[in-house]
Amino acid sequence: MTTAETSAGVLPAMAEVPAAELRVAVLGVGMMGADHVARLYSRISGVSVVSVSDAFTEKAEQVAAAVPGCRVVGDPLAAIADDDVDAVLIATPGQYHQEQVLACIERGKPVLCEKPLTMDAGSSLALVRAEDEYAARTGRRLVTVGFMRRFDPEYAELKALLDAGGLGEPLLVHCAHRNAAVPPHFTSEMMVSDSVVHEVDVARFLLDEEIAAVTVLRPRATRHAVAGQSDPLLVLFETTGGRMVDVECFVSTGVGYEVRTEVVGEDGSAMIGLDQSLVRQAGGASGATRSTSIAPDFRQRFGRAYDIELQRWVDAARRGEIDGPGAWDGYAAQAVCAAGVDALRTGRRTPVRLADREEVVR
Ligand code: ISE
Repeated sequence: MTTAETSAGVLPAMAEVPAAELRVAVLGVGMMGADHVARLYSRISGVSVVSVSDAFTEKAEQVAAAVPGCRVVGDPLAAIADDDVDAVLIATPGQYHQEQVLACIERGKPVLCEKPLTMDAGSSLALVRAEDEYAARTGRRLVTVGFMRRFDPEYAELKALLDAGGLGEPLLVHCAHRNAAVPPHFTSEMMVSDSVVHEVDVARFLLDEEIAAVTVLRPRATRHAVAGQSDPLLVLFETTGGRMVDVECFVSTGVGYEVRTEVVGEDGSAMIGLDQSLVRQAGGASGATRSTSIAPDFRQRFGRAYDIELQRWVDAARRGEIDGPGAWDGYAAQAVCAAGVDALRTGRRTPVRLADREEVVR
């Protein structure tokens, strides 16, 4: 691999695009990473998972054992550096992302990083800049952030409708984001940074503009809330174009995984997320009923989105491109979530401090 000096250090010039299968290392094989490994192996074409790495070696060995030719590498940075690895999928805990994504950029390797891109807006912006320097030299971008909802067929249809002007000017977006339950360590801050972050990306994606301010309200808490936490929350985004997006985030409903988004425009409205699969009608002692099922968690609700996301990531990486939300989207989401956490703590409307995109990304 050829290298060249840049202000960011020694970076490879144009990493070769593999003619054959994309050889991928998966870092972090907890619930999400293990799911990605199984999906890459069984459903995605043009790719092979050649290594996995995880702080829990036993778990890594168990995941690797199910994929022929996959080995366990103890040090994630060694897995990234490996000459037999063309691209990297990062599903480690968020505090490791900054170092690992930067190592991918330094090696010229395409990377799909699960959210968050990093733990704060400043370090995410540093990655935007590092990738930007790489792109200025090579003409290629490397970083994709795992906001999978953009690949969900329903969200894609809603976006196409908006882009075609089917609702006229969009004015309002109403969102509901409900989880049946969360682990006991899940705080109200995490509801903003871990859950509402998806609506941050959805709002930016659908409306094609940035979020300028965030307000968070704490309605009466459910008795099922983790002790001391505010659940549900109501979050309001104001966009740079004066549109408003409200989000109900409720993470201990005891029901299922419910994600709905409705866009209200000048010429009509459209909603997705009604979970309209099989509708069953039945008789009974207390009268006839009509019922359908609700996905238990995000892996079922967004299973198709993950398939499409991974296939498009693999296809793009083999062409030397990226195809999906990039480093800037990861950074913008972090900046909005930081404002959201401040708004939660202070109870005040909080402006989002975002760098000037034109100055940062050329
Ligand atoms: C989780 O991290 C996710 O990304 C899910 O989509 C979200 O619904 C959940 O609240 C988060 O904890």
